[in-house]
Amino acid sequence: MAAQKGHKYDATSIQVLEGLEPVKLRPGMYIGSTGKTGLHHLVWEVVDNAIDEAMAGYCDKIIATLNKDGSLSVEDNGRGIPTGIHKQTKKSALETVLTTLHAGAKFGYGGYKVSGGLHGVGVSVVNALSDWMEAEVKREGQIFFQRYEKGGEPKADVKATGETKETGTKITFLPSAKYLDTIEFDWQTITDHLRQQAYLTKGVTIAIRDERNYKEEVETHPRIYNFHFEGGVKSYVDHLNRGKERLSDIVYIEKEENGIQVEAAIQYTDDFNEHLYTFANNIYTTEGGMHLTGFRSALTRIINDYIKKNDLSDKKDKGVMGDDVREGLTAVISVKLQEPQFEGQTKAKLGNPEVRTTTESVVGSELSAYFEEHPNDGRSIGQKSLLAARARRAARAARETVIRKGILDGFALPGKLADCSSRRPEYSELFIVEGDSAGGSTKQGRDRQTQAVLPLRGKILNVERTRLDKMLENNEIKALVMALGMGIGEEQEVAKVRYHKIVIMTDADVDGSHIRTLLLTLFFRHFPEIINKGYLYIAQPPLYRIFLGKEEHWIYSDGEKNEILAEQKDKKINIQRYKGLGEMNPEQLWETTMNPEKRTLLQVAIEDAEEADKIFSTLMGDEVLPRKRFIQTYAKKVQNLDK
Ligand code: 0RA
Repeated sequence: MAAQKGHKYDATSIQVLEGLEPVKLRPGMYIGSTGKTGLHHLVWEVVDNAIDEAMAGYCDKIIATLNKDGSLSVEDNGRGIPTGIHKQTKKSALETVLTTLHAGAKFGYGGYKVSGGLHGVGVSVVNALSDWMEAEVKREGQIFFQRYEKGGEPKADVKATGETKETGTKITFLPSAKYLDTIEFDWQTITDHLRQQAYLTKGVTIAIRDERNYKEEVETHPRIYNFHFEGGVKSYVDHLNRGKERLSDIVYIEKEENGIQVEAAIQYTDDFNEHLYTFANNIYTTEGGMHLTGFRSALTRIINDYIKKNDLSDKKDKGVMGDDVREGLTAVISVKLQEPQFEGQTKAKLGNPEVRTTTESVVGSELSAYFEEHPNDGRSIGQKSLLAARARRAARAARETVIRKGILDGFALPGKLADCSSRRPEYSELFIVEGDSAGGSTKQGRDRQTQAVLPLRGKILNVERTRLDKMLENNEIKALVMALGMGIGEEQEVAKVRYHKIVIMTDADVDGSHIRTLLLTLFFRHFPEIINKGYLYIAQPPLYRIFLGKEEHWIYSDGEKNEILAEQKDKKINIQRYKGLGEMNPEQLWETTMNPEKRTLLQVAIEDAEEADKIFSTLMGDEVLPRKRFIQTYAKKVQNLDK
């Protein structure tokens, strides 16, 4: 444990005091946003404090409860926040922590607090943004209680309300609609986060219960989860790889060096993709950073060493590179350190340089020891990487010779593309259309200035289980890559993409949604930057045209149709169902689906990369599972986006 124990914390350590006004004036500054994410930041803040107590070794159970009245409680069995009176402030330590900005650090959290960083704003921020908060502390044989209202005003001094042999802290708060756009906690968001925290804090039990809609007549117990993972990140990797063909055991590494705790779990599967999650002080570092860099160089070095030492390669092989050892890798890396520096656009990149060398050294020595003891695993992993290296060279050759260098960069455009005349990506849209006949109508109906059309013939290749060299033999994929103009694979630059709206337009039937899924997989795996930039959309063609007497209505969902039919009982009704884009003439296609003034586009967003990754692997991988439903999850509705 990097944490320092034995430090004496008491009520006298508090020094600088600052009220909660700044938080109320600018909530977004403290919790990132006043929307759903901000609301949940409040929860993470309170949970973090309990997890800190657990990481310091004083607590092994945390219970989060979504209460019936809309408030949320987090209870731990730690030492309890001190309740003694501080000499200067004449207030209890508890009250000081809950009503003073940044009191936490001054108070002594700084001594052992290794969580925090992104959140870590202090629980007083939560109090400031709550209609009310209650604290119950069990400590020194007693139960203490204090209530705060109107964003942090104590109703009375902290007072002892009873006796107990237990210790711990329970914080309950009702977020305030005065400061937040939404105050409804999301069960899924909270369970996902707490499950992840449980993986990262091994041995601790984190329970969560939802009592909001619990009615005894209907259900026997409220929604409840108990997370407890003895294996830490090893359990996490095991969970990520469930249902997959595993090529090795899970390599588990846990070691402290230079005051930095490194915990990592590594396993290879027959998957072509990489599934890698990195954390610093329990915070998900989506932008990577020094721990990731150190891990990668150790992995490449050790696998290369093993290949050489054991003569695994053929004459033609030239060793493996970083990209090659990523294929089929599932890994979780969690580091804990005293003063993490979070950098990058979203403050989700670990900047401490010392973490790179430490992670490289720990992972390097532990992994090479593992390979010595498990030669079978060493061989499978070495061979898998060699195979990936050969495929990478083949793909490069395909790019350079088969398709000729330059072509994929947009110097040549595919014959099937009806391009727009605009050369400015900001104003250019590409409609990817299913089938040649719909392609014809789309080409005629479009605005030639700004809208390009690429018809695809039939089903495109499923790229989930295909290496790049094979992908580039496929004509539909080649045409799309050329139309996008940003390259693919090793040499790719999203800045070069030729359209800032790329619209998938498929029929509203099973085949259509399959094609859409195949395209989404292609973008998710090979053009993730297009999705991250918000360039990918799904068109919404109408399902019906309804005539009510002389009035014409375009209907986009069955719900909408039923509504209209229920309202209009007497008028003469004529319903026409559109099974495919090909059934609409060019004018209709323009009016209903392409006209920026009237259309609805769904913007594709990836809210949860881990979840999306899992869904693509299960839906598009070898296993045959339903492929239809998931799109709703990743496409959020944007009405008349252009207005
Ligand atoms: C600092 C000192 C002590 C307890 C805590 C912090 C503490 C804070 C929270 C927040 C949620 N749960 C918590 N549990 C403990 C007490 C140190 C001592 O008893 O010597």
